[in-house]
Amino acid sequence: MKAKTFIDQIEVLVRSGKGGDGKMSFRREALVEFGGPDGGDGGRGGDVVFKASEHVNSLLSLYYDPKCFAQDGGPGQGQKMFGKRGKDLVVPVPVGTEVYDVDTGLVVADITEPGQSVIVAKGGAGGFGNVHFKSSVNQAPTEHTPGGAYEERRLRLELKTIADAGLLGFPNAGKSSLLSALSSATPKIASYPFTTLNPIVGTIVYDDYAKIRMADVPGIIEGAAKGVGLGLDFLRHLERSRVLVYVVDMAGTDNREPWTDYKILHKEIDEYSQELASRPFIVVANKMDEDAARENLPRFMKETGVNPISVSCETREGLDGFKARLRAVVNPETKFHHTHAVAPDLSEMPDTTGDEIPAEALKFATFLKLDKPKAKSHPSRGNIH
Ligand SMILES: Nc1nc2c(ncn2[C@@H]2O[C@H](COP(=O)(O)OP(=O)(O)OP(=O)(O)O)[C@@H](O)[C@H]2O)c(=O)[nH]1
Ligand SMILES: [Mg+2]
Repeated sequence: MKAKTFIDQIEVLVRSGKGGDGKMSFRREALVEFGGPDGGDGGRGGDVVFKASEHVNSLLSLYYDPKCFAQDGGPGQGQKMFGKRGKDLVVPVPVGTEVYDVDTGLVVADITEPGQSVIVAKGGAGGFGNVHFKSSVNQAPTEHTPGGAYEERRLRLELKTIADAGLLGFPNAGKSSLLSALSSATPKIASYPFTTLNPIVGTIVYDDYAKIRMADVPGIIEGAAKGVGLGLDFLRHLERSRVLVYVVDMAGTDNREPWTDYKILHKEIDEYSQELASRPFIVVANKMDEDAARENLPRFMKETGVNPISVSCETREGLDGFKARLRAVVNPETKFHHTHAVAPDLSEMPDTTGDEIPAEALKFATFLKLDKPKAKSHPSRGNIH
């Protein structure tokens, strides 16, 4: 059997650490006249924490180790020594993981930001040692409390890839070809169906450093909503996409009819989720380098009423048009800094004498970061005040 390399749904058992018990003890020492209670508190149990990491892209490690147990807190000791705090168990999960409680079915967490961490099982509190109960009326308490119980839950984790746009199409339509032509992702491309078995995300970068993340998922075929082919399970990975990109093989390779393909795709998505079907979408006619594609295009437009963006991943024709259209729909943030919407008119700049710079002239000095506070001096840098 081929080893699994990608897991996007898994059930795990999480258990936090139990709190350490408080200690009951008295100081007894030769030549020490007044002893008294000296039992320390127990340590707190460790938490189980899910932390979003950009370096993991699947729930695979949890597949091999689905039990997440944090460490128990240590018991309190004599001589007022407190128990050791149980270590937290930090489990790295991919960005885009949704966590559900299996028993209640409720959402526990939706992990969408890199670095975001969520405590899914809280460690038990440490118990109190008898030193805690000493008072003016009870100088020798024997009371001490046990540590707090651990928390145990069964959780279901679902990975939903986070991307701005999601590619949808029949096997061999050229979804992976489109992703690899526009981003530096390297999905496998081949002329047999279901080349892509797991979702792959690529980033399209524009000239002004605006970025759009696009997800390539396995192809869908008629009946997919009922589980035919790879089914629609992986469509979960498109649920967070703002825009759907339908990729149609306009050349109708293998005697397919592009207009029928498009209608089937729409129907399958409709059956999967009305909400997903109602999102903004772009239709791409691929393989336009082939004669058959150019012949099919007018009929496609007539049958479906859609005017697709014609591209060829092979010759790269039309890709810029697609990129521009995608940008208009997704509207990504630009990383380009406009310090001045309009360039300043330098003829207005007042003359300077050389002794001092007039405040009026300073506004032209855009290279000076005037509003940035000066770094504080620090004794370690050798500044002596
Ligand atoms: N002529 C021509 N062939 C193309 C074009 N784009 C993709 N192909 C070919 O179409 C075949 C399928 O391409 P893929 O990108 O693997 O298709 P896919 O939609 O990702 O397929 P699955 O992963 O199986 O769903 C490959 O043999 C590509 O070389 C194109 O613009 N023109
Ligand atoms: Mg593919």
